[in-house]
Amino acid sequence: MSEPSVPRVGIVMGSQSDWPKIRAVAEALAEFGVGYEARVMSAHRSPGVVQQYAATAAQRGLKVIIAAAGGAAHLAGTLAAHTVLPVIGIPVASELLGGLDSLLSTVQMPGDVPVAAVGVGPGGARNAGLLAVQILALSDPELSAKLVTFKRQLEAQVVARDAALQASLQQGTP
Ligand code: RP5
Repeated sequence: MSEPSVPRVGIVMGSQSDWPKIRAVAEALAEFGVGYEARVMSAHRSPGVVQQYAATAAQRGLKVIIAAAGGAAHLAGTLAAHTVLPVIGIPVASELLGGLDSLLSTVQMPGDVPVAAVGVGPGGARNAGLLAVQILALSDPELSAKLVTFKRQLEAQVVARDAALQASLQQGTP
């Protein structure tokens, strides 16, 4: 497996204001020891920077790009237009329309330019990180083994919670 200090995933956000809402991406990547870089750039406010970033991402060693934006969220699609790397889009909840605008802007890409969109909210951000780990794991057996362990732990947690619920129900305390 690569050094965690070597970025394999690029996290890109449309504004610094997105960072608190998508921090779970970085946390998921760190959990699996995957190196990442995080940048602020905007499809509308700094389009030249976005184009340059996407066009050079693969040659710099990135394997996956995760893009988060809200409102008229064109960042993931614009990045996808300029790279052959897989792009995962995170629709960030907007104040005015609650994220439906972001979701539709991210997910409704034209044919030939895919963006893998995750859900709005903290679960979506975490899933973006985990999906990136799964993509990397296709060519990284150590990462793949970590994912298997992760899935087993998830199941064990739910089984334990179910057992606790059954025990409390049997004692007559719903
Ligand atoms: C989008 O506009 C950003 O991704 C952010 O979600 C939203 C608001 O940006 P700021 O006005 O807070 O910079 O481009």
